[in-house]
Amino acid sequence: MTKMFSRILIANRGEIACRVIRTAQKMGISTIAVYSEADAHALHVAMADEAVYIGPSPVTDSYLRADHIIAAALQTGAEAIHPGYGFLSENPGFVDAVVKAGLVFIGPSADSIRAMGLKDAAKRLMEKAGVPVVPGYHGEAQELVVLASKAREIGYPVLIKARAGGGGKGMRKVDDPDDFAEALGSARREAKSAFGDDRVLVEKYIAKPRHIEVQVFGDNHGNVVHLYERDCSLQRRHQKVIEEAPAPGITAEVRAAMTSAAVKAAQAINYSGAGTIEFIVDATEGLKPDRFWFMEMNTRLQVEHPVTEMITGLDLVEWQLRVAAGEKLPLSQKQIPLNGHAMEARLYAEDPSKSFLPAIGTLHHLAFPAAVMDGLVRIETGVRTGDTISPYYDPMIAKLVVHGNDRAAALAAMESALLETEIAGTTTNARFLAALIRDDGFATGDVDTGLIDRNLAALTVPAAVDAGARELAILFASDLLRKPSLVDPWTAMRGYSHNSNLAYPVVLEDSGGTVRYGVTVLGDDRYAISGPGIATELRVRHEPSSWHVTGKGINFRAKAITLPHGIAIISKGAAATFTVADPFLLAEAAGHSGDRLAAPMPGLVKSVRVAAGDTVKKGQILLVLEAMKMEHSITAPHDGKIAEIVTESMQVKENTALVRFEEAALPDGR
Ligand code: MV4
Repeated sequence: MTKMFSRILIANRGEIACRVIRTAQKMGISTIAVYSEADAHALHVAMADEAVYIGPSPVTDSYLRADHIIAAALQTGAEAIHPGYGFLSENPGFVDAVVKAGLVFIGPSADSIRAMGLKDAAKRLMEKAGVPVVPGYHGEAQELVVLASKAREIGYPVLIKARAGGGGKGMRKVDDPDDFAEALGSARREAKSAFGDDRVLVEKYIAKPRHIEVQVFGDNHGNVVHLYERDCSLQRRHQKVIEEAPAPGITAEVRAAMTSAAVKAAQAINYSGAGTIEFIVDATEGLKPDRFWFMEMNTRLQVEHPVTEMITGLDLVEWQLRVAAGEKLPLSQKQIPLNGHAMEARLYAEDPSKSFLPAIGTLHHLAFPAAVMDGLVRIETGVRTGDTISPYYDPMIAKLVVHGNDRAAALAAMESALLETEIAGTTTNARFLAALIRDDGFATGDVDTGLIDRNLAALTVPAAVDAGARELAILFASDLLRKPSLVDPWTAMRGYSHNSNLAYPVVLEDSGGTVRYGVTVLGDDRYAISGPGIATELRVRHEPSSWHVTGKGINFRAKAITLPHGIAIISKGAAATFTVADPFLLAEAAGHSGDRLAAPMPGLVKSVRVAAGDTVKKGQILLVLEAMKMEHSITAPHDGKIAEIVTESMQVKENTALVRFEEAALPDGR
């Protein structure tokens, strides 16, 4: 008889830590979270029964500190460690250290991880086990003449890959034998600097690849089953964007061939726990039972595991815990169901119109679709309203997971889930994801790994601000819009006057400076707005969950959210933010304290170009802030004299004053 754990430590953060904690709680297991400085108030810490601080915010000082994590487990009496994904999850040295400390690693053995760690050795092993491997040379020899002659045997085009591999680093496609030597040299240099290992392998180049992976599960009693496939072909720069199961267009024959190859692969390394066998599939002529090849094995629970849970109705984390505690697999192969179609989209704090630059900021508003309540949409997240997307970790906000009877139903559910998600405070990829869902190729199931790049321009057009968004922001900022039930009749009628056309002033800050508008109340729910580019009459009605603005060329429904310095207008998966310049505060700032420039995001002061006492011209670079791995020049908004300025190599928080001007010049337009 085996005994289930009573206490486990989760060596991870964010949504996956929350996901593991949820299942542990369901099973009556106590949970211990670990956290870095930046995560002191994170959701996973709040959810766990106990939490242990393991170091400063950078991952190398906290979530990658195997020693601190093992000490935390021993100190809190945990019996086992769940690694989640990423961080230490596929580090065989960590597994050894966990076992040596007398703890259980909730995952495969260090030997299994090592067997799959080196891509060439793994491929040789798989070949021996009878698993199809891409035609190519996966041997030890590294001399140019040998590799070049192997390339000729394989047939051009070929792909040179780093044996330490992963993420496309050190990968070179070669079309012509004359270019082989040069491509080999550059692949080697890239591999050397990325992995400290310049050895390569050479493969037949697959022109229209699909990424299809099979979820496998093993136990410590020699049993291995599969839980069907997932299609993860929609990727960008080797990052998965949307995953689904089953794979579009897969036949029973192809599924049987792929899943039995995956089970063989796992058996060849005595695999225990959750694992994924990744195949590359040649999709030039649809899916064929002899056109898929082993790529690599991921020896962990994957980000996209919920897709498999939705079609099987199983809890993969529960299976991991049972297997790690020594139990047999809960179900036999024949008992594992496959129902309907599931899809997952990764919602990120990033700006698709700026080459997917990670965005950071505070999630002033965060609301997920109402369908969550009906169980049609599942949200996996590690953040709440008010939490911050920091520069230290992956900027994923949530995974949206949907299930439908068929692919069309799943697509429809995903589109509405994306459009109903409300986020203010940071830019997100929600509309990009929605555009992808609507893409003709994707909708018909004609997916391959090049789909996103081929349609990138159309998928990432910067969304024009919705007609009516600016108008609603102006009305909201004027403070004339109030939910009537929440205010007394006198306040509700504020500004309503039959015999005057008093205009309430609203000043918004645009990239070009401040812009003044005037709002006049025309009647109960009718207003007129005047200002640069706007002269319009509008009706605004308050509906249960949004404002409805109508007017000439405008029929717009949105939520309006008050931000610290402005207003977010949220509609259909996107938020347009407007910075409100309060005329009184501006006047006060100008009169007393001088005006200041605040850090737009947390970062490091890279260099300071001026000193206190200097006179500066509008547009002059005052300092350079490094944030999100990018340098941002902070420039003077107007002519003036510097009173104070931060010092170099200072770490600043969002909104920290960077510069104060002595005699505040009035901002433009005032
Ligand atoms: C390939 C390939 C074409 N032919 N191998 C990219 C990352 C690495 N894990 C495997 N990758 C590829 N290997 C051969 N022989 C094309 C890719 C590839 C790819 C594979 C899966 C998912 C997305 C991809 C995007 C670009 C290239």
